[in-house]
Amino acid sequence: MASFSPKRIMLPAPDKTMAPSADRATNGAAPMFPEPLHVGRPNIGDREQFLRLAGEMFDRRWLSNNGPLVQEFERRVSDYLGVKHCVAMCNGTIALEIAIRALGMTGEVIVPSYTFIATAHALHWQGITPVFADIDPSTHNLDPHAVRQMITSRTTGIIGVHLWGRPAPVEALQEIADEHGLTLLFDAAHAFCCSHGRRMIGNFGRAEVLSFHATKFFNSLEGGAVVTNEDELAETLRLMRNFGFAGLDNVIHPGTNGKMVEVCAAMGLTNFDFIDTVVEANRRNHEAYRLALNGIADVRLLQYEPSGRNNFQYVVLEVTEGGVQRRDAILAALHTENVLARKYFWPGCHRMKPYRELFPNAGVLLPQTQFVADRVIVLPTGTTLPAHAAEKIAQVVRGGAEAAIELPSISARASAVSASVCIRSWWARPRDRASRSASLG
Ligand code: T4K
Repeated sequence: MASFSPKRIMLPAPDKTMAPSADRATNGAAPMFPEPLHVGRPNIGDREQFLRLAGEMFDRRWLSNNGPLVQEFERRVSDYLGVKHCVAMCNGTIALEIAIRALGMTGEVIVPSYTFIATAHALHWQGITPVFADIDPSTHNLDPHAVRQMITSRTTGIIGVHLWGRPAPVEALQEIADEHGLTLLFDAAHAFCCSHGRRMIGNFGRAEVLSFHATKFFNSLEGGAVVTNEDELAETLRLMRNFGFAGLDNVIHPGTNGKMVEVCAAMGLTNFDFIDTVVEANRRNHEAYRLALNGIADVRLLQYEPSGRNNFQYVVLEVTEGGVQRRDAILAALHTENVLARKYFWPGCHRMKPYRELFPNAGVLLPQTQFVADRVIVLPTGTTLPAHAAEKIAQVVRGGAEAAIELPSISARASAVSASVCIRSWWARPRDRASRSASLG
């Protein structure tokens, strides 16, 4: 987790174009970008509008507890997505926890390991075991075949994640859920304003969870929501986010404090009018990266589906040859030039605490997760990306990729193949809870 640090005082960098290696920061030159370029730099709409809404909030002296700004925000989100109910919350993680509990999930729930840690923690925090299923390396989303393999008599649900805003395989997951009587929930933290075909994300499974964190392309400072088309579920979610209160002095349900505050709704409403501008900036940046990265050996830019709506908020680069060493060499070159690219979601939830101790052998069943996690770099985008930054960043990527060219790509590929052979033969065996538990340690 990054923390705030005072601005470094630096001389303006000369307009480097990265051609000669002597001009690289690794060789002592000033960084290409005088100010750090972050992944997840907040997009901020009309400040006057935000200040006006905040001023009205102070005049009303109504700061929280389902105030008028939160109610208007919820209306705008549900109208935008064409979904019946939006229940706004203080952040996406609490929204996940409340949705999981409201849906009655218990025992084991199947999730990808290749996601932000909040997806797994929201289960573990409530005494539910996250069971990690592998992903499809071409989409980075859950592989339905892998999901099927992880079902046991203790499984009560599946949480699909629309990673990078690209829709999870919703139909296949729904089919599995129906077949086995499981609850299907989606973590749509990345997917606000995205669609699957003509249907907006937010309308799949029994409910979907959104995040409006500062680093998301659309933010409400902090914030999240559960959206659903089920009336009764929406009612339960509303009770649960406010301690279970149904009117004064009357608690009718267990609950917690998951409420969105008015100032966050003010930011959300302000940024609503900025969505098209942000998406267009992201789309342009993505296209600039695509053109500039074209022809660089062994790197691939993950594309968005042209058939649906996208928010283009993540620029995801995969280093296809050379494995983790090559990825890290490119990342180091970027950081030296003040491009603070990220290796989301390395190393995968199953290799983080507490899951790496709880399930020490989980990686045996997650070869594609490990393969992808070791290869991804996420690049900065958004409305604050300076003009021509994508082209300059692509040059740094090219330099980093070329510098690391002699890395052991053959052995990396060989280990991926052997892991995948191993997993296929493991899956081919008759399966029950005992065999999987034994294998997961
Ligand atoms: N499910 C999924 C799939 C998610 O991706 C997330 C959150 C959740 C659930 C949970 O939703 P929330 O409870 O967060 O609403 C960031 C975000 O904190 C997190 O919200 C997000 N996913 C995740 C993908 O990214 P970090 O650990 O990378 O955050 P951090 O603090 O390093 O910030 C990223 C960069 O943004 C930094 O380099 C600095 C910059 N930044 C950050 C903030 C907060 C700014 O420039 N200004 C700022 O105000 O997790």
